Amino acid sequence: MSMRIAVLGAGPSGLAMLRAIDSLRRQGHPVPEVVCYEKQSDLGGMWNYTWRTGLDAYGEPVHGSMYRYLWSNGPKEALEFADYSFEEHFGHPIASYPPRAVLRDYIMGRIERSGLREQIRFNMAVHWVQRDADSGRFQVTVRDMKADTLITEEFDHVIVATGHFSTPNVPYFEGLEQFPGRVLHAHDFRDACEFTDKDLLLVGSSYSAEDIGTQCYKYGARSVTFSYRSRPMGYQWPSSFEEKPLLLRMEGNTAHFSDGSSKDVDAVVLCTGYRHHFPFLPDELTLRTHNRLYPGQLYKGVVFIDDPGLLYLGMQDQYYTFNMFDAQAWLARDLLMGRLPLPDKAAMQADSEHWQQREQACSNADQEIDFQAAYVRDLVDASDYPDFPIEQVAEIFKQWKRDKKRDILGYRDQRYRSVLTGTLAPAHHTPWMKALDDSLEAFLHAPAPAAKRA
Ligand code: FAD
Ligand code: NA7
Repeated sequence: MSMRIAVLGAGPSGLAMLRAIDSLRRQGHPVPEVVCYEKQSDLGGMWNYTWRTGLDAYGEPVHGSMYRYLWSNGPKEALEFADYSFEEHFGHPIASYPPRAVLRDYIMGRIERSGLREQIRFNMAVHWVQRDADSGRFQVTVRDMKADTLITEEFDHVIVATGHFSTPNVPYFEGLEQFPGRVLHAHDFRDACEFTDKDLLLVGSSYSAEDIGTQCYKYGARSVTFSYRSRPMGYQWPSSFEEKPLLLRMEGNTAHFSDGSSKDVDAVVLCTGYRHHFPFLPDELTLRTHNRLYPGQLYKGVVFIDDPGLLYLGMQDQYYTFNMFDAQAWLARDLLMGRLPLPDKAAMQADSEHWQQREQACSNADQEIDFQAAYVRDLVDASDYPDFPIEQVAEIFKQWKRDKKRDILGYRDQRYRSVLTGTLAPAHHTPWMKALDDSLEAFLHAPAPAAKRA
């Protein structure tokens, strides 16, 4: 019987796995049979926008945490697939910070052009994975959401690519249950226009807080107050923004902070991050980690050391995204197919601990970026994923950090040079703060000049 691989999830990580195996097939090598299970009705993972929150039409948890008007929060030149440039996809250079629909189009284009869609079984929610005691193979049980039936199939390897920015981390703050306004987690935030003319409190001081805050300002929020647990973001915010230390309690619509100050607000958005959550895995196969650059239990950041038949993709905190998932998938492919040797357990553990120590030695963002660049370099050097200037991408990330420090509302107007094609991105036709239409059409085509008055 030929080797069978189950890929769980058709987001950028799962799709990278399909592409990695396909690239080997195109070179004329025999490849395993691949089945990708995806609970949404289309591919793209987090990059699919849904208006739904809570449960989907079939009672499964809604995966999407992305919102309307979401623009890439890093330059596209830092995430470009090494085997499929933006220019190849769009046929011409585009600006550095595309909105969500443009990035989704790019992700989907590579898959459609390779004809890999047929390997994906949509509307299939993975409910359980276990090792079968007799065959030693994995049994994967999925719910056919439309038929509402359970189906079990056997595989030699399982690739978990279900993402980790979907299950919200929701802390409790005293008095929230009496708060008269809306309380939501960032996972359920959809449309900034809901908060026009409102005073907003955002708990958290990372990407979600920063982006939801600036976006609500762009669409007319009256004020934005951030509450941080560890440290303020420290950007040069507009005058209607404030950064406060940790929220202690709500009294009515008044938020009280640990420095004794208070603020009346209309809505509270908990931008408090996400949990790695794998309800379809038994204890012995579950990765347990917080959001970090090098989760433990994984060899090369992908192989589950306690059971190397199981692999995880995309479980790291991320500077690098699409190209890192690709590099992981190419290496995962070679390890599971025996094209590269898998060391014994002690050696895998030692390697993982070495990387974790390097991660813990990082004390600022530049060092974290260099750390992740070194990790991606390690992966790319080991497989035949097209080499790309990973270290140059690290410099793009550092410049991006400086751009944000200088101008948090204007950093998306910057332009970067593709490390693949050498092309400097054109300026976008509209500054980000004034670009209210986030559609693909509006991004790709400059608005027609207003007709002259007679
Ligand atoms: P996901 O994209 O999350 O895909 C996982 C897939 O698994 C989904 O399709 C899901 O439906 C499926 N799945 C989950 N559970 C099951 C199950 N039980 N059964 C079947 N299928 C299942 N990255 C950037 O590079 N730039 C950005 O600007 C950016 N902005 C972001 C903004 C937000 C609000 C969030 C939440 C993330 C952002 N990211 C950004 C990071 C983003 O998560 C990654 O770019 C990328 O989507 C991760 O890919 P993934 O395939 O690992 O996970
Ligand atoms: P992150 O980057 O994991 O950040 C989570 C934030 O939430 C961080 O500032 C945490 O503070 C804060 N947090 C977590 N728990 C609490 C409690 N209990 N009280 C107060 N603050 C808390 O998640 P994001 O959602 O911002 O970003 C995730 C992805 O989405 C990212 O890749 C983006 O591209 C989009 P800490 O600093 O740990 O004290």
